[in-house]
Amino acid sequence: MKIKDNYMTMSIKDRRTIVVSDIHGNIDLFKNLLSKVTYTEDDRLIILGDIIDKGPNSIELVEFVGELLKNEHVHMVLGNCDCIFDELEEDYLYNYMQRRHTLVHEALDKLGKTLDDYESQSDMAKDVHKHFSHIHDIVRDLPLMIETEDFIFVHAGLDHHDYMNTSRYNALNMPYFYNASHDAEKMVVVGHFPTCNFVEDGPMNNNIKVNEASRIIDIDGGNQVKYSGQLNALIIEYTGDTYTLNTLAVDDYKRQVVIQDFEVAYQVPHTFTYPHFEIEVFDGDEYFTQAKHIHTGIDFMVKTEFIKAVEDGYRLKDDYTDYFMDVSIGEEVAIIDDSYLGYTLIMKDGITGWVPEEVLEQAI
Ligand SMILES: [Mn+2]
Repeated sequence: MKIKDNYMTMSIKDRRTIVVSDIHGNIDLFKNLLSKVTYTEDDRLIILGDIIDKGPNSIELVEFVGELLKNEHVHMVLGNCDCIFDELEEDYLYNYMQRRHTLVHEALDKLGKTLDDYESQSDMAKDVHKHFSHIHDIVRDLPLMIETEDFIFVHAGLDHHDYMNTSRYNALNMPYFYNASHDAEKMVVVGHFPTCNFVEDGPMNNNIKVNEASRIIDIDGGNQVKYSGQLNALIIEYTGDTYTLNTLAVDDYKRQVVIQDFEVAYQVPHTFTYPHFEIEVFDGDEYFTQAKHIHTGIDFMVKTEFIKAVEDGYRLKDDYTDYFMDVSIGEEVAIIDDSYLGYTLIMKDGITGWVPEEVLEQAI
């Protein structure tokens, strides 16, 4: 199966178009986003795949999207995680289920069962198919791609040449497409790989990234995947034949108020993201340690708790930024992680960075 075997074309010039990707079972955040963009039935809504798995409420989200899809202006393309019903008998399923919360966990919960209640994986698969075929039906026949006057919407990516011949597998799974290229003379809008992975330098962020030169827009805010992930919306509006793009993001982190100004006079912030986690480690204390990022050769200070000792050296335990955020009294910021010694990881305007814990209201 290739893209040319299962795609749709449409005009999107007649009304506002809202594009959302990778909701991953986070129905509350999706509803919050719809309300924040003041979504109505007169808008066009394009869901760019991956409504299932990782987040808490995949089944409810699929049901909700199923209701939305009854409106002729609502469309969804297939994402790799939406194929879980085709994977119930695969060897890797139980292994995947140990690493991620999945629709199968939810299905078994609803049936009051655990994997141990089944003689075989095949029995489990049959039971899930039997009781959740109405959920499967909603994601069963989704197109791989939607093509409009100026845009192509696809979950993961297109082949470098002859995009209509892109395989189903690549359309759903292609990694790092934002760094790749394509031969479609249109803007290609994708999700699948969080935009945070493409921050090469500067502060960590999960905002929508637009590459005009390669005609690629990545909108995956890393919701349910990255520790400072968010759910992004791309909003496309036409005046005649000219479109404008706007973005909006929501997250569900708790807020705290800043009670003390904090400002760093000079810094060159770095961000190191998946998969380049190897570091060399030098002097340090319980707060920060001097380190070198192997892949880029950059020297930086790492929060000591972020260092993970492995067999052959040291690694960052996750994506890392060494950015210290300027904040002012009275500002409200999102708290990403307040479990570190002396410093808190916060987010402001989609940017993630550190502040000393005493600048926040609940500091002790
Ligand atoms: Mn995906």
